Amino acid sequence: MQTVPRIACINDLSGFGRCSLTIALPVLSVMGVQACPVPTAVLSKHTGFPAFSFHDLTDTLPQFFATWDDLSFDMVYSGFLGSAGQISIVRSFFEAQRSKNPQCRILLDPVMGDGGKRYSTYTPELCAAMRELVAHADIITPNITEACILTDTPYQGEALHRADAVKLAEKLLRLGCRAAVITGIVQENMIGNLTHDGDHTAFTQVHRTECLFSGTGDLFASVLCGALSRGCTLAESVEIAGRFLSEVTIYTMRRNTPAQDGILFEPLLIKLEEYVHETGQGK
Ligand code: PXL
Repeated sequence: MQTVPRIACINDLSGFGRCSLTIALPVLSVMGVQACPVPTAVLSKHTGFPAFSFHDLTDTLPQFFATWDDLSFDMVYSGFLGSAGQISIVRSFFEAQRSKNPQCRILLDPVMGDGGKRYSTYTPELCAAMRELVAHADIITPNITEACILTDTPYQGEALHRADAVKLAEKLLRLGCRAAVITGIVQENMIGNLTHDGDHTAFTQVHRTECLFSGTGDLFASVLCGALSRGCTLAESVEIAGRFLSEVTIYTMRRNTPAQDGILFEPLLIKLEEYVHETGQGK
């Protein structure tokens, strides 16, 4: 019998520089969730470093998923993909899981870039294909760069008025997802996330710090995923993820961690269980 929520985590494995699976697996485990990895690529370091090895695993995925035919997941969480060819494979897995479990929720972090730039392995073809995957997701968590790429909106920096962020979120929903959380919206000395599900819009903010560490988007999406699977609402999950991100960023700065090494979340992981409990969802 399945006793804890089970999540398929489709993401890359990067040996150094905290991101993707090296964030998702510990976060979900500490939140009491069984996290099952589907590696899309193996890198020696994330793509923000000047040199890294990159091994695309597209060819392994069809057989990987075929042997998961007997498994059913409570959520599918998809992040960094290795090639445009992975889009249709991942889409078929989404469909297969939905047909096995109509309650299965799909969280798509449309990882493509940051600061107005595409990550080096993200070709225009892969970005265009990502737009197609959005139509099959329940919730997406783009940063502003990714929201602009998905909606063909010119990128004008991280500072966005609430009304413009709402327009961007409405465009994202027109691509077919049910809810969008746009992350990293800067307003003066605050940074926030806009959640839009077609009926409701919410904007949550925390004080901004100047330093941006790699892996912050992955940490946000992973905590959001864990909280959702534990029964928190989308609004509660966004609040927990935003609060945790803010604490971890301040902690990472205090420890003088180099930005590329990634956000220093390990010593604070233990707090996540407490946050879920506060919403009344802890067991
Ligand atoms: O944090 C997003 C991400 C995920 N995976 C890899 C990356 C990045 C961002 O640079 O390089 C491999």
